[in-house]
Amino acid sequence: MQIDAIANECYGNPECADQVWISNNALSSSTVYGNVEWVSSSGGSGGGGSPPPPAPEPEPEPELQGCPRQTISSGYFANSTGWSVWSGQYSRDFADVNGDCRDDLVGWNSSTGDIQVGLSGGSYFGTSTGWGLWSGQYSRNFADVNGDGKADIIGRNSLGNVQVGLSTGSYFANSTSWSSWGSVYSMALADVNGDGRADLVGRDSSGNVQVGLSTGSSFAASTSWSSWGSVYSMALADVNADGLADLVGRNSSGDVQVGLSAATYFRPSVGWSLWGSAYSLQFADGNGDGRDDIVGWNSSTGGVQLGLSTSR
Ligand SMILES: [Ca+2]
Ligand SMILES: [Ca+2]
Ligand SMILES: [Ca+2]
Ligand SMILES: [Ca+2]
Repeated sequence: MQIDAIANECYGNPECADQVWISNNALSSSTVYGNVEWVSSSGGSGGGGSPPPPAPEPEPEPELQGCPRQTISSGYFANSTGWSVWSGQYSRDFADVNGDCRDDLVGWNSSTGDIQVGLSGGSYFGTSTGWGLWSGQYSRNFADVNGDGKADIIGRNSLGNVQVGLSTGSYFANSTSWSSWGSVYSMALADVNGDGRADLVGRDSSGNVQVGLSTGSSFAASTSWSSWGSVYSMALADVNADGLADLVGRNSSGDVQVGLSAATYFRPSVGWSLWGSAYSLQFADGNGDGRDDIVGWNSSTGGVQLGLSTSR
């Protein structure tokens, strides 16, 4: 019955409050469901009497998380082309500071503290503009800590105070204190619990891995998530594309270990690869499927090798 559809649509919907649905047929009973008074009818087979079952929760539309992905099954890095001229006075970092899914070129001048950004135009970096000042007392990391899609600037001073300058899309706002992260722990930023906000992750000399989750306006007090022995390097990358950044590292014999994030802790590490020590390793999504891969560079040959993540 059409009336069922209307009532189902209105079930629990405050916009339908106080409405009564009446069919053309004789009334037999009425029941209040949420905000809707359901008046059943004798229409349809079997006559009236029973109100419809509560409408099931609608299936949530699959949300497009982050930037669009495309998978390239095989490939290579094309020959390099000129994208910009960049003064040697400025450092070079890459982060999407204006939220258009293209990483931009971000530089910092150590003598003036001036931050310059060259926005990516897709095939070039645009003329740089000033985005603010950043004190040399603070380190510089770039990550989206408030989940608006725009990478922010984060730094820690020698006392452990962590400052954040949120990106407005055209400059970094004045920085504010988000945490005290001591100097006992290393400091990295990655979204380990999948809420879209990058969190603080660090390890002390005995291998204890601590996480301070971002609340969107501060980093919560840190808690222990794992033990990651110091014989392994430690980096954060989402190798299985579930939106949770994982621990990855290598020891001196080339054994690559992965500790997958379970959103509240890192699972025990397992071997994922062997990668000779002639290569330095970084982690980045080389084929666009959302899984971070190993990008290795051999300093004696100049060769760049990609080890694609095959995780399902
Ligand atoms: Ca961008
Ligand atoms: Ca942001
Ligand atoms: Ca997070
Ligand atoms: Ca993951």
